[in-house]
Amino acid sequence: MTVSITRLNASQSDFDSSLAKLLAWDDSVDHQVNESVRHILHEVKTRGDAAVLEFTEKFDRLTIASVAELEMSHDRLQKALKNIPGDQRVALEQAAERIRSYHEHQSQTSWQYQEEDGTVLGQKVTPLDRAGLYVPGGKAAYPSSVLMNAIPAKVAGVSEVVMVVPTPDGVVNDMVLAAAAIAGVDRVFTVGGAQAVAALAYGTETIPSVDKIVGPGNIFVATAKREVFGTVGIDMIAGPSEILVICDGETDPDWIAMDLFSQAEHDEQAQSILISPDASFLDAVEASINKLLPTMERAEIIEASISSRAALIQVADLSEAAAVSNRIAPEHLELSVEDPEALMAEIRHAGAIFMGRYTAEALGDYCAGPNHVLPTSGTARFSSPLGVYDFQKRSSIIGFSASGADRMGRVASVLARGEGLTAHARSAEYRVKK
Ligand code: HSO
Ligand code: ZN
Repeated sequence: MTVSITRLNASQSDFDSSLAKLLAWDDSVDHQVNESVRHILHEVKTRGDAAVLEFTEKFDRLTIASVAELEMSHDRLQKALKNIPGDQRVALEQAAERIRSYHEHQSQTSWQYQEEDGTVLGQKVTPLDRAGLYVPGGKAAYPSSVLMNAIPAKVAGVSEVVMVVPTPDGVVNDMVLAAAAIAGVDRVFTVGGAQAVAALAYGTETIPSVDKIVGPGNIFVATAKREVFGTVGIDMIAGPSEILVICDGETDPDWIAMDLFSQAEHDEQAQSILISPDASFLDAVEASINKLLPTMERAEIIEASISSRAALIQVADLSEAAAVSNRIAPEHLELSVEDPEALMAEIRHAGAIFMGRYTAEALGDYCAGPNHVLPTSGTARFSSPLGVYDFQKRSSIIGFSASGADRMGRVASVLARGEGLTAHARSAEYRVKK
């Protein structure tokens, strides 16, 4: 059995429309999901803990007497750290250390400057008071994502990180709890779905409301995050994972096939694209894909993803590869070429850029240090990886001296009278020298 993979050539006259078709994915709004999410949000907002308990019983089949029972104590988190295999603990700690030190480089500082007349202008950076971290349950429960979301929040100076994670039938993932302990998550509640998002947004008797909710989730969670945006901040609504590899044809085709699989195995809608000027290399990678696919544990997901959304694209040269990649604005971009620095100079839109043949994207997912929460579906055109700056905000600082108030008061007065706002004008004029 061979997988059929879309083959494109940038020189074809219909390349633009073929590329557009390749990039389209089904993100249609489901009205039934919207309805039920709105209901859940309303119930939790108006009835708090009681509604959280009801929905947790209904969706996760957990019958408990109070939401307090859903909180994992610090002892429980420490127990999880002891329960997991030693190599997992060491790997989580090593990853956490690297993620922390990378994100420390992102720290923003407050600044001020003084004008000649003594007027002071500046910007003050403050962390959010509380951040909420949604962690999906079941198969998609990624301990690495706990680190990637919680550590930047802590580096930013957020005082309280509150994590929610569904535990269907009461099954708790110890590696997720261990990651929470290592990342310094302050409180953990085993609540999931739209009810967890609602609890974080509005607060209940037991679960504190937060200022921003981050983290991936299923369609119910994504819809709930969209709905509560405005009451709280949110990070982004992530689409399926993507990888784009640009290769000069000199890397082992098995390496490239496996790099493509690494994102394809996330989900049937994940997208893996290889661009190369070397047509015989595209053939070689296609052969590797077919050779390696039967050896994969998640072969079914990978096959669905590769056959519906992957592509092998032939270009004239590496510059054209960069141009096509910029149009796609991929979440992950591997530059598997001899001189990645030179090619990087031509890259304008990508969530994360992986330099050279030895840099497997998978390392970025776990332990390189940079964040693995990245803009998907072309949004790298205008947005950035999750970072410390997502957990901080800025206040403007304005301090006029008497002479500054005199000088600028005259300007404000003219503009205010132009807008017909005389209270504004007179407020400024009081401080203008007679
Ligand atoms: N590649 C995913 C993150 C992840 N990979 C978590 C493995 N675990 C984000 O696109
Ligand atoms: Zn991944």
